[in-house]
Amino acid sequence: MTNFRNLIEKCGVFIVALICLLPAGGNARGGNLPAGNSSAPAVSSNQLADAAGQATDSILIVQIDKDEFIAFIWIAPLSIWVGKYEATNAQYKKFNRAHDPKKYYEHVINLPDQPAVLVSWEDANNYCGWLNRNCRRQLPPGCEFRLPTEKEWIIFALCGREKEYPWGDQWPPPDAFNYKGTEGANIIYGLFHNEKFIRNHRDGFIVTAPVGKSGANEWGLYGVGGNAWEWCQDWFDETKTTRIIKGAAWNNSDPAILSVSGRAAGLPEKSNAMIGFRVVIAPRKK
Ligand SMILES: [Ca+2]
Repeated sequence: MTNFRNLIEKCGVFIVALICLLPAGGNARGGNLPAGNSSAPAVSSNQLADAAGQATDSILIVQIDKDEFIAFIWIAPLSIWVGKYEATNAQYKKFNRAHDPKKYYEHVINLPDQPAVLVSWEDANNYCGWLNRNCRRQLPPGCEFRLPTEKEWIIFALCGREKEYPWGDQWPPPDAFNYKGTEGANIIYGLFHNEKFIRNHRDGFIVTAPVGKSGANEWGLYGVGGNAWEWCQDWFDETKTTRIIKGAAWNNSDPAILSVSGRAAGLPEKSNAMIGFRVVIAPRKK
């Protein structure tokens, strides 16, 4: 697995996004993928049945500064609160005032309501730690802010029913979900020049969309599919080299990557313009 790390290190941040996308279940397209534990944890039929119809629309608002709030939705099947949106640049900037992703080539990605990208797993985890210190009085008793596990992510992506993609089973994705659609067909995306785009899909956003503009699911969570990849708590590989990311991003068009089981790996200290995160509030581990 040391070679895996060396490979990723040599490839650099942007190449990581290109080659380290590791769909689960061995149905990778594009092949030549590094070895690793590529099986997503199974979610049983019983868990799905338990989940069906039990989510509520209860919302918890956490104030992180005088002018900045995070909205969480109570997800009853998980008994946790899940961020209604991906964490934004404005929110993350309250923790790290130097945060400024600027542009991806000529495309702006640093607007306050765009998802916080160019944030490593370590940065995202530290942000959760900062929330735990800064906003602890607003937490429900015995709870903490943290990143979701992959299993939690899958459950709040499926919303209590079996489906291939975060929006359902049909292809292409609805235009409400931000992936690489025809809006990017003639755009030079730097390294993504000549890459595929999704035909018959036009979400209107060449890079990241404001978090409230990328597809809501049945439980009212936005951007679970698309916009930015989301860091999960879990290690991707048994040697604890990389962390799992879920949900795909604005530059993705491959159905296997966009599926709920699609997953990828990122070195925890690295960041790029495609990976963001979502915070959950869950019972503190004993
Ligand atoms: Ca798009």
